[in-house]
Amino acid sequence: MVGGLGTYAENICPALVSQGHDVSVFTMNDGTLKTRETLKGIDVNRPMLVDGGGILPLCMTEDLRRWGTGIKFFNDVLIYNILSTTKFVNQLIKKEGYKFDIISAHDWLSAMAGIMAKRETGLPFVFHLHSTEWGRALNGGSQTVMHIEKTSAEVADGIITVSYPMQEDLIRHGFSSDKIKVCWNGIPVSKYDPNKLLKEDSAGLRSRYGISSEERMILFVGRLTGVKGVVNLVKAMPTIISKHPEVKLVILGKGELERSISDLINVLKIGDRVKTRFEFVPEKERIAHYGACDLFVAPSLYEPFGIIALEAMAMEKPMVVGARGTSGFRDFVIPSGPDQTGIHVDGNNSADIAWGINSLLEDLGGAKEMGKRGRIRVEQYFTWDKIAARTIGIYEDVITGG
Ligand code: NHF
Repeated sequence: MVGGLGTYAENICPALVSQGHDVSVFTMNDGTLKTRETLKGIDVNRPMLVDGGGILPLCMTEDLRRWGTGIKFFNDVLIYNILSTTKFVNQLIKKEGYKFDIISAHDWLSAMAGIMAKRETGLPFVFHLHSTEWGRALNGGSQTVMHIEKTSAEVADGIITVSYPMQEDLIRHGFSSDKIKVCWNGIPVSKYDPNKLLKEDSAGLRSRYGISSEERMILFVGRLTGVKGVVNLVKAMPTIISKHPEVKLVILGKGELERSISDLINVLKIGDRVKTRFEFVPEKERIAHYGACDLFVAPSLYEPFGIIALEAMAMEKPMVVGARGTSGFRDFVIPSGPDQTGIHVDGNNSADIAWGINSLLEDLGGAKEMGKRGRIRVEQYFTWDKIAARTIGIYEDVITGG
């Protein structure tokens, strides 16, 4: 599990199974996992990879050469796609007699398997786009990966993406608008339930970070990478602290920016107000963090959907979210009016982030109400059962050509 895509897979598969469907999953093997097992009624396949590191450079383009040591990852993805398709076609279908109705592949990571599996079997193929290369790299990125994304979208019979801003962005980049359907992500609402949280756990967590009950805890959870806007959040802190000295920010997550964040905190001399924990904590502990905080902030510069914010919203937290550019937050964080659940800011602009956080801190009663409305919204639209049912509806349309 390294992020939203894993959370999606972990939740959608059981939801599909509970609605009476059979699901076979192909996923990567880190070398320690079983190559096949049944988990929660799901047929899980993890072909064991071989190291093709020495082979790939022989036939590589300039673009891939620029990946440097990252080429090991590209190599693993390629081999995983080939092995998965081989096992799917030769073992599951030809040998074991499985009869599939549809193939789905998710992001460029499994797009090549989707293309090959469709060509081999003639089955309908839906390509799910949870993010794009140009978005993740903020308009840079690898030509090879973009080519894989585009080709997969062309070969696919249907495309599902995770938010309306993503749909617009794909169309803007020349993806066929008739093929694209939006299906949001969901939340296991009974697990993310503020009423199930023990007060001692929240209090314990706050005291771990040295946050008293009079102080306000702001929480950031996520990968510590450029697009998540976390550096701009740290830069916003002096302005926030000058108006609200009772504030402490907790940054929870891992990533390549750990060092820069620590350095910035030192330079700004705000170490007593910003607590970092560079870990990927288990889900139970993440839920306790949501429960313990007063407000949640996700100032992303690019966010196709943003499951993490939905998790915090299910835990009744008011939100400050980056909503400029391609941001799925716009689909579920309501920024004004009687249904307001949070505030939209420009994640590129520290002053705007500070403004958003300060506005919530100035009216904590109002912010609490936003949190409550957020939970209601999650229950109404974002349960995995609803998301699975919509996914199946789209798959059925693709199968019947409707
Ligand atoms: O929530 C699952 C996740 C999204 O915004 C997230 C992302 C990758 O960037 O759909 O996929």
